[in-house]
Amino acid sequence: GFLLNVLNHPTFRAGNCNTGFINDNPELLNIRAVTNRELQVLEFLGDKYVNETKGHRMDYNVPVVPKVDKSQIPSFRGTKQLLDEKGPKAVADWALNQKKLLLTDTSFRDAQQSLIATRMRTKDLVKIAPAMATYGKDFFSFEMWGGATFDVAMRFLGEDPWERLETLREEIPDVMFQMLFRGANAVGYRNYPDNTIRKFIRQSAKSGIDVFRIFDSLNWIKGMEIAIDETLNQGKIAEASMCYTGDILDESREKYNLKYYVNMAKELEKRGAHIIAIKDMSGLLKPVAAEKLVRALKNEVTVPIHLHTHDTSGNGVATVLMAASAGLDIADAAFNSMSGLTSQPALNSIVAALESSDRDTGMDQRGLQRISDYWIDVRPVYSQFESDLKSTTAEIYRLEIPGGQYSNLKPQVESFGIGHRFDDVKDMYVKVNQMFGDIIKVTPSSKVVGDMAIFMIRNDLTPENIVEKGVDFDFPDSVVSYFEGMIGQPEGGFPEDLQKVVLKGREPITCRPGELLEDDDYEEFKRHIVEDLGLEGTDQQQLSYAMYSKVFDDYVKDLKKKGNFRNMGSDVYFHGIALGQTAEITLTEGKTMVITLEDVSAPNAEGMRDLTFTINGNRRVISVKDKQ
Ligand code: 3PY
Ligand code: ZN
Repeated sequence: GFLLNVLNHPTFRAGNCNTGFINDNPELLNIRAVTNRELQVLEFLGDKYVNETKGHRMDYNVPVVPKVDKSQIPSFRGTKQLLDEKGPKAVADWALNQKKLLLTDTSFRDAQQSLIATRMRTKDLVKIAPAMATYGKDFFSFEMWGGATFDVAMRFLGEDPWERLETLREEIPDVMFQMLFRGANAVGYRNYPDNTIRKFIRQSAKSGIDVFRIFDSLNWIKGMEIAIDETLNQGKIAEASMCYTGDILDESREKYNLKYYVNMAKELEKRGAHIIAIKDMSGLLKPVAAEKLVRALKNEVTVPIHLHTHDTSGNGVATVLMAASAGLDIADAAFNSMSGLTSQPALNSIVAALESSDRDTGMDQRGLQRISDYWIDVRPVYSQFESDLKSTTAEIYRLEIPGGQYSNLKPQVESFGIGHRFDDVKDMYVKVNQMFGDIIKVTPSSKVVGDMAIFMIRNDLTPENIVEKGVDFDFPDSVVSYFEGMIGQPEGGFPEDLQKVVLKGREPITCRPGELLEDDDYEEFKRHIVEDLGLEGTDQQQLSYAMYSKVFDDYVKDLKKKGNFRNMGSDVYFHGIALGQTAEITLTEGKTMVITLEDVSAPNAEGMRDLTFTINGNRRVISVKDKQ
């Protein structure tokens, strides 16, 4: 788009200008140059209107932010101070000595990752942060970073994930921050070199992460070694995870039985884990199984047990409560308005259920309710990212699909034009898992199974004909990489015939991929960032580039070209403004733009529409290409 003034207006240029024209278009004589920033905002709003919302826009309630006067609250010391002053072992011992059930809220990370495709903007997190710091002061930790948030911040929100972490750290000084770390895959989908894993953990610790929940997508402990070691080096809490799959109650399934998990927990403890997490990413841990598993672990290991589950089946709260009665130390949950379905079980309900019991959390229920109320008003702004899942499903026990993948699978299947075969894809997911030898399915191994299932449906392949017909096909990249051993070694090994068909003569590796990958060259990353992108080249920028080089480059270039809208309210950021609507937009503190969209013209022969705005009392017209 460009700015119209009297000299470049088509009517004037066509020589049709008379005084009447000027009288009818007084804004064209308004020649105070709009600032580049103002122009960026108008172009953002113009493009949003013309090419996204097309003028359709709902009204959104302004979320009520619970007022907290920090000075009125007696100063307190939370888990963060305990860790900083006494170290990770002291935190673990403290947790073991609590009678109450300790809680981690996941609203900032897994809940929003599972419910609204990770699109929650920092602005909306920061607004509720003071209430979290006060009403939430008794939490064990807040899971607020890692998983998919790193990628999505840059890719879809134009945000710097590091800035989110550091901003929230300032707002919430007393409760530990927790992140989800995918072992050798860090916050990505492939194995990274060891120096990158170490550098990432070092910087995350420096920027504010206290608890590193580390997992391997195949429960391959070797894949977690470097991450655990570096977390220990940093004096932070290494929470090593066992990803839960199958059903320990079903005696016909011998691979992932109680003994398997107890052995794994013992091994993780031996390697220095301060806490053991049961990471039930698909919500498969049934209430009775949770009781059995937690009881066994409490007998066999000496470190605290932290349970993470998803409510896909609707049994999530029951699972947490039964685990609590078996002696669970810490549970994940999400504020009620951010809970349920593929998200975590309902936090406020758990707190209420335990009141007056021997696991009473002692938390401020009124205060927690106000935080939940806040999310009620925030969620509608993100409704376009919600899945169309309306109810819980017991089918998840058969499908074994992780929360985030389950809510995302339908759109993914539709994007291949086979939406009508969604049920077949789900069934194939189960078959592929068996074909692969029954593996742990969580990012990125879950993506391998999902990609393979879609691939088989699209190409009329079946478990019966895959070895024979597969020779004629190139398999999806993720599947090839899996069978090469590049995301680790599955329990029980790879099915050899299938591996041969997929690899077509290439040799798989059996060692840790990090042993083969060359170290990332941070001198070169820095050079690129400074010289090609014109930034400082900080350690944080180097790591963002190391994780997602193309995403980072695009994010930086877009920011330069289109502007930084991080401080724009989310209703305007996602939905723009409607014709006749006025919005107050403050991108830099103290500089509020009052903007009204006055008029939108029909497209001209070139498909350009003129949008007339007033911005702080001045009329401005911009032309926007209607891409339709
Ligand atoms: C992630 O890796 O992002 C997950 O949430 C896995 O459960
Ligand atoms: Zn999860």
